[in-house]
Amino acid sequence: MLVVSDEVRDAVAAGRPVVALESTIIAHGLPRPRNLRVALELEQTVRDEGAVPATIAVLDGRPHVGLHKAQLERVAHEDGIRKLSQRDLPLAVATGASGATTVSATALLAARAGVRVFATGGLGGVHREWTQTQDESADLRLLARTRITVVCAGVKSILDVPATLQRLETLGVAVAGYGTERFPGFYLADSGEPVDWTLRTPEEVARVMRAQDGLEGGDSALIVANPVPEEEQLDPALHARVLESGLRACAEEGVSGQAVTPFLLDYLVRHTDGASLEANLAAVRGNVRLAGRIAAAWAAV
Ligand code: PSU
Ligand code: MN
Repeated sequence: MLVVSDEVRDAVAAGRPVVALESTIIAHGLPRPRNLRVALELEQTVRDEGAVPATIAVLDGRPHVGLHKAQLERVAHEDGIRKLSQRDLPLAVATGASGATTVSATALLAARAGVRVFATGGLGGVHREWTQTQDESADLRLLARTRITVVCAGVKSILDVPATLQRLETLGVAVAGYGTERFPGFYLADSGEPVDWTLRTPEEVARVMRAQDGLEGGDSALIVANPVPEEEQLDPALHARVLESGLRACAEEGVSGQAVTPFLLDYLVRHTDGASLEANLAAVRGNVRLAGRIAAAWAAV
């Protein structure tokens, strides 16, 4: 059922480095038309690190691992591209729908295709007000049962970060800061929370991956939390101010479910004059570059 591109299939078979990329950030996380340019740029960044990019999405009911340019264009520009998390996959396949995949759906499909390293912006997690809404991203549970290494700038700062870290601990998902003792805050270099482990080189990350396999301790993921460079982060005071009004607008307008994350990301872009977009992109770029290096180190193991 999975359509794996020839390039990705050959690289996986030969044990060459491959990096999975998600498509929700392209379709629903970034404004058009810049989203297509970013999608192409991210694929090129993976190539510059000597790895093969595998962008993942569902087109006309077929899950694709590795997209051609025309397919990437559809994800970026086609109206009605849905947002698909893991639970939506069978529904999209059976009904012939097209959609961008979130972290949960991307990680699942990447693992099925034999791709071990995955880059994104920020993970989903436990939302603020979660005691009332029960809104917790499917990303967390999927990562608890999928052997994949996710390079991200932490979890989105629109979330309840301490509660999300707690859930990751409960679920048994390994978390390490990359070159930092602080858990990154997506738009911000530091979420205010510490991490228990710090890794400093791609080779060290690859050794952790090998230890995961050697221990056979359940198929959980490894989260490599890579901060946005401080000089490219969003101004923390601006972030705090706009996020607060964004959360209020979200509640007032009754936004719920899958729409919450895209609503808040878009609100931040509009109310920071695009500064949040630049910080988001800087984080994603850094993550994709690091994922390419980790994939190369992993291929060398
Ligand atoms: N990172 C970004 N932008 C995004 C996302 C992540 O920089 O748009 C997406 C991811 O696909 C993630 C999803 O899985 O947001 C989480 O959505 P939800 O909270 O509805 O599970
Ligand atoms: Mn949600």
